[in-house]
Amino acid sequence: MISQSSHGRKRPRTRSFTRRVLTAGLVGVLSATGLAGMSGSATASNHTLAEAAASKGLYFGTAVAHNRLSESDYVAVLNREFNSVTHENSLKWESVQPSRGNFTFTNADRVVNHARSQGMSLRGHTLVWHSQLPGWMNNLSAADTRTEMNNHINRVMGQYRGQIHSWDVVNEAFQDGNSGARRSSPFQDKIGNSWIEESFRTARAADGNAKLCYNDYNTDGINAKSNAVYDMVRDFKARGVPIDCVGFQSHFNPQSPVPGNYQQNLQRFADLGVDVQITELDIEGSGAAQADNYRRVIEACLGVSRCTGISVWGVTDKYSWRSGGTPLLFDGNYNKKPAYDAVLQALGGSGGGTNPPPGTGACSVTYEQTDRWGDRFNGRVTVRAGSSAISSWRVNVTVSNGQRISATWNGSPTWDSSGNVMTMRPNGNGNLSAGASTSFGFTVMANGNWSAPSLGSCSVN
Ligand code: G2I
Repeated sequence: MISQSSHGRKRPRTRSFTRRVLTAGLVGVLSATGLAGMSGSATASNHTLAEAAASKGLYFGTAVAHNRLSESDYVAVLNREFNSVTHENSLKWESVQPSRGNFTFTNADRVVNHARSQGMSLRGHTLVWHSQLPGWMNNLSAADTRTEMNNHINRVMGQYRGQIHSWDVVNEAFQDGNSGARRSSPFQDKIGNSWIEESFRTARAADGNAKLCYNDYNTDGINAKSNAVYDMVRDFKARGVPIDCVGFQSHFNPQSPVPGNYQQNLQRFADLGVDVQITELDIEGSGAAQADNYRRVIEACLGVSRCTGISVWGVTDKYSWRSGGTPLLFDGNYNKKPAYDAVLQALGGSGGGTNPPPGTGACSVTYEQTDRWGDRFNGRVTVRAGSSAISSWRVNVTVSNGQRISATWNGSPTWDSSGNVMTMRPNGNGNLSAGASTSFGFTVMANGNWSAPSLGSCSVN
């Protein structure tokens, strides 16, 4: 039973839906490790973030950018370590309704479909937010702003009804600083204070099973801004306005460190009768100091029985919104950082400390599409040596039936009899020092089939 933690803490759940979602997530994790089908009494392994978190009754998620899903290393780490996903940008208003009344879910669907195919649960980010709004929202009358706000909630939640366990219904509605006031936005300025509760009421009607969250940053400790949110949540609970959870983004850096009263703050919200979730965790820094801060965050969540899950804001430092601050758990080469080991350990997991590159072995490969024309596309495969130097490598690239590789560069290809499988070897000796990489490229004639080629694992001769 993963709705109760391994150390016997009751995790109150107001809706059975959460348990189903988490169970589905765990099944996904177990299938990936070959443990699916074992009896309920079997001990799940706890060698990944998702497994260790699940053993404590938590999900462990990450923000995902739809355009990274074609990179094999990214996907390998995502699938191995996480069992919940948040769209980094592709579910935001400007992405799904760029012009009035025209909804487009192509990019959002890529993330949803990937998550579902892996048995991962989904957080919905976000419905009503002042930022990343399309320009047309700025020029509406008060009445139209209100109509569009409700329409957007209905349409987007309706699209994914039953597939998203928690929605950030309203994001970042309060000002920074000491005022405790609400931030200026088309919603606040035109509709007035009632827009937040109206959003939550609309959301409840749109998907009665999703948990409805208010999400914000700089509300992680006890301060004027979190006090203002606290007062709003208390008021909502007192008046029966539907709200189920509060998200604490938890973007930390030296200027905004993990607050000393972080757990106390989570607890006071939980005591209002809402779940709390850590929704966008990242902590700038490196080494032991960063690891220590991550451990404090995990321990705070574990210390609050209504803290139901943790999501970090990205898989790898290289794609972080503040990559210069290297705030995540995997470095730009997908190596586990000390912060990873600290998180795994805090979750009671084991197996940190080793850093096999994704795919393990002496070398690893990633694929990117680099160009596309009306009839063909170019792909690039990057080959990277693992923790030791290598003197040669080979990798299979398989295209779909109907596709044909018409040109290659920076490598020496051979082909199988079907013509679909190309084995690429280096031009020359293929020497790569530890961690170094090289790339080769090729053109695929699509013949109407635009699927990405599949990569075999990288091997050394
Ligand atoms: O700013 C960090 C997060 C704070 N909380 C709400 C989150 O939704 C927010 O996420 C970030 C994304 O990580 C960034 O990727 O939101 C930013 C926008 O406010 C995102 O940045 C935008 C850039 O501003 C755009 O120029 C860019 O086109 O990302 C877009 C897509 O890469």
